[in-house]
Amino acid sequence: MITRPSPPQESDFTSRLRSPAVAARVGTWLGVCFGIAFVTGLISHYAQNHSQPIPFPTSPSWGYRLTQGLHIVTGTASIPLLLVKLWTVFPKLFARPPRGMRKLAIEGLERASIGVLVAAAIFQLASGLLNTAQWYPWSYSFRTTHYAMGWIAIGALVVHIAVKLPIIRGVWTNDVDDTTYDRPEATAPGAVSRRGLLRTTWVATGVAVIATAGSTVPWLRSISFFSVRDGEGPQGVPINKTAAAARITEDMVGADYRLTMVNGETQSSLTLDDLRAMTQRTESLPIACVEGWSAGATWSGVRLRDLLDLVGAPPDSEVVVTSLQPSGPYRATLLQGNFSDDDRTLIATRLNGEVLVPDHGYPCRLIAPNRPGVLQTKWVTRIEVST
Ligand SMILES: Nc1nc2c(c(=O)[nH]1)N[C@H]1C(S)=C(S)[C@@H](COP(=O)(O)O)O[C@H]1N2
Ligand SMILES: [Mo]
Repeated sequence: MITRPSPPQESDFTSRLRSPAVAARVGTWLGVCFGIAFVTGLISHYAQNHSQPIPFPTSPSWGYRLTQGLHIVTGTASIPLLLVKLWTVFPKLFARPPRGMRKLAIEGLERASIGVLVAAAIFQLASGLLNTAQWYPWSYSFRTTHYAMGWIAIGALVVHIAVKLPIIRGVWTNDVDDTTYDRPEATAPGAVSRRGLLRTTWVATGVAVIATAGSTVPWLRSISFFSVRDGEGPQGVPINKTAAAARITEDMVGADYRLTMVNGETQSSLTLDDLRAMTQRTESLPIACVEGWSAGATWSGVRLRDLLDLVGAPPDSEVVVTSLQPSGPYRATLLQGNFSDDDRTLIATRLNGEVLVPDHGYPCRLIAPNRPGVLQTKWVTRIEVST
């Protein structure tokens, strides 16, 4: 005789740990993390938009470093929280559909919204995690997709919170061992107490936070053994893309190198020595990579505005800064007028007191305040007024 394994039923899950008392507590913190990740994600997306009806501010210079650091930290913290949350509510997946068309329709809708939420949440955390590891095993644009999915996740989350609000409220006003909202069959003691499970969850989340925060918070670095960047790199700053990877050759940065400013018909070309002969400025500005690491540094070079003055660029000019790099999505960047006019925006030739090493952008690179690292173009050769 053949016995077919039957799928599990909701009543097969008897652990007292799989309770709304646990799920709502973990879920609340998960909701907080998703909320912060969503808002900081919008900020990061906007900062990279070409069209900015409201200009992204240049101050405080550490603003993007903070918001993107929060984005990565809350995203990482969400991973253990989501795993515990899904584990506690897992039996619901096998719940029998209710009887009656009306109930069936309502529950069907709610389940569909949870399906969307879970799928979007897993997608966001997985794609974000791979992105921080600089692994792009997909062919679509990370930013566009992560952004679109962010809206889907937050929309489904709002619906989910609205539906569950009475339970969430009830859970938080009761003791964690209260059984008011438990499924009737969830009566077997678990391997640990509910308090123990929650404590373990908070600790796991804390470890995840510390492990990633090290790539932005210097004093955490030594204990951040999981973080992708350890904050090490030549001249005290990690390297995102090396000169070799960007296919920058020695010829390109040799005696023939020129930095060319263009404003319509007006052009001005400088050698590296010309650049060094101009008034030099020094600014403390962070590099804050979208992938989560950041580092403060001291940069010296020529104010971008002084270079624009050479070709008579009017105030508030939008400017395209182009790299020697032959190809790749980050070889050029658009600077909005408030960035090109800001006194702290430099075409830097020195980093932390030394001539830039090739990997940090020798002969010169853009560094501007409160700007995603991805827009701080290295190996700059052309600066062109576009409006
Ligand atoms: N030309 C060019 N500039 C670039 C990049 C690039 O790929 N090509 N990467 C950017 C990214 S993603 C970051 S985070 C910063 C990092 O600068 P660093 O490598 O000097 O730390 O450089 C930016 N400038
Ligand atoms: Mo970056």
